[in-house]
Amino acid sequence: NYYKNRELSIVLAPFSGGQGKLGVEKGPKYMLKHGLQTSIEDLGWSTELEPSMDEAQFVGKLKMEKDSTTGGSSVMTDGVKAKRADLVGEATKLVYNSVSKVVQANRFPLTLGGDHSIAIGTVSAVLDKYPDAGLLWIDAHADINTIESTPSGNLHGCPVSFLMGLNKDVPHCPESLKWVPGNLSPKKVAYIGLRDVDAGEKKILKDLGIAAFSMYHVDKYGINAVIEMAMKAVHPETNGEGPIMCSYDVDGVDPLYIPATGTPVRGGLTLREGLFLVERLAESGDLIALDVVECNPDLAIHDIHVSNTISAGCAIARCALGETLL
Ligand code: HAR
Ligand code: MN
Ligand code: MN
Ligand code: MN
Repeated sequence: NYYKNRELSIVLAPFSGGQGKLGVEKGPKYMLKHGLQTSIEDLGWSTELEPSMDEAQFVGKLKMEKDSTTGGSSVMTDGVKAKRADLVGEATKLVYNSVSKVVQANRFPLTLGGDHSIAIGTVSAVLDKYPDAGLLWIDAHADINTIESTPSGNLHGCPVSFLMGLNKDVPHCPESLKWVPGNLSPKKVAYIGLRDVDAGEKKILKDLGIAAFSMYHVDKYGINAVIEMAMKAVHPETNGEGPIMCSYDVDGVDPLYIPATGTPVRGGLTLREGLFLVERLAESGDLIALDVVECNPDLAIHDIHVSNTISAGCAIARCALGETLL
């Protein structure tokens, strides 16, 4: 059991530059206001807050880029397709520094996003400490576009390609992201919840033989069998046992339950399926780190959508930390 000392740091990653919709940087603040820290302490964890970056500073930079018609990296010149790569590089490095500090002190990093680009920082830091860790990516999307294949230029659709080093030989790889080690093995990743995967991403998944369980597989086999298969996929020699990090994009869950998110896709996991996944990880005792990303309270069209989204995001974190284990 990797977290028997039950010491945890809540890493705040209020960054929205990996996509175009402001508001996702408010996720951490809303989840804390919902009482997340106390409820985790009630589960027997000692907790600390670990702010990784200055939220206002990044929002200011983003607004400056939006107002500017000439400067800034959002202007795609000379074939560079990635938007705001300078900001994403800077923010993810800050997240990397914070999560590194946490894992090196043998604490459990619970990172609250922010958009999913922040996982470039979290996963890189976790892999430094646990090189054989498996990565479970819960998401409607595969987030494995390269800077060549990205249809949108939004880097929250690309973190896995950076983690695997797939942009290293690409001529326009942004300088700002060259710090990323990029040593994640495709054999160590499994997806659950996919239902909106770009053609270029499908080719990458296939070519690299990555374990990908879509909603089709969840319906066909059931969520329990799918998580067992995913755990075995990332730790084949030990029948599914070994350290696992979970990067949880809340849009993996159906927008009926989690509506306030930037790119909702219908036909997703039920809330119970979404919670079962992390309950199973808690039960395994092998969970070493968790991200909860893409809660955007500003995208709710009604107040109830804010509380549904934030309470579900908090429930994901609590269930991963053992709340529902008896
Ligand atoms: N695949 C699309 C792109 O690359 C959209 C993916 C981004 N949306 C997310 N990521 N929320 O999980 O632009
Ligand atoms: Mn060029
Ligand atoms: Mn997603
Ligand atoms: Mn995602």
